[in-house]
Order: sequence, then structure tokens, then C-alpha cells
Amino acid sequence: MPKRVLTYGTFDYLHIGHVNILRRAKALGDYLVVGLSTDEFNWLKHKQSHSSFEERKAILESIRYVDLVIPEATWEQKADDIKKHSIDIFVMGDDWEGKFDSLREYCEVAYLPRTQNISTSIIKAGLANHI
Ligand code: C2G
Repeated sequence: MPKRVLTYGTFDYLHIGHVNILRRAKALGDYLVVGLSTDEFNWLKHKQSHSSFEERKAILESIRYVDLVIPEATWEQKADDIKKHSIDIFVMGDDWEGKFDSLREYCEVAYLPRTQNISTSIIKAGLANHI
């Protein structure tokens, strides 16, 4: 039975940490759905992304591990997304460890180790040094 995986994020300045979690999430199943934070939801997360939702969506859709990109507009939509997309496994990096355990009511929940020494803020700082 094909397994369907779901993860969420902003995925701004796409980097190896993002690629690693997308690759590992897909490896847990056969079909990967990515909930991509909208520009408005990023404000709710106190994050402002450099690239627009449309640009971040096009970048994610170009990645071989990603099968479908859906908008993430609220914190509360995850359970509905799990049901709507028949998700078997919900995956997040372990900086979110424990935060989504309530979703175990609907599907497996897996937290995967973050990739060390890379983050959007490190990239931003590096870029700032070169301007
Ligand atoms: N990530 C990682 N290693 C890094 C950086 C990020 O594994 N060095 C993972 C994060 O743990 C997350 C995913 O990549 O699972 C996307 O990271 P962000 O774009 O920073 O997403 P975030 O702001 O954590 O949004 O509702 C959930 C939120 O939308 C998650």
C-alpha cells in the first residue's frame, strides 16, 4: 500500500537542510505532500521570506522528492490536510520535536534530526557580509 507523507515549512533560500528533510521524508513513503507557508502565514510565524510563495512553490515543485505542494495558511489546517490527502506519516525537523504529537490521532508523526550548520539566517548573514 503506497505510503503518503506530509511536511510543512517556509523553505526560503532553499538549502541542503531543506533538501535533506525532503529527501528523508520521501524515503519514508511513496508520495510527499509539502504544505508551503504562504507569505501571510509567514507573518504569523514572525518570518518574512525573501522569495514569494509562488517562487518558493516553483522551486519546491522542481525537486524530485516533492509530489504535491499545498498552501499552509494556518496552524490549524494540519489535521484537515492529513485527512484530505490520506496522509500516513507527518514529518518535521526535530526543532519541532513534540509540538505536533496530537496529530498521532490521525497518522504517524516523525521528527527527523535537523541538518547542522545551515539555516536561512546563516545564509542571510553570509550574504550581508558580501554586500
Ligand atoms: N530543517 C532542517 N535542517 C535545517 C533547517 C531546516 O531539517 N538546517 C527543516 C525544518 O526542521 C523543517 C523544514 O526544514 O522541518 C522547513 O524548515 P523552515 O522552512 O524553517 O520551516 P519552519 O519555519 O520550521 O515551518 O507548521 C510548520 C511550519 O510551517 C514549519
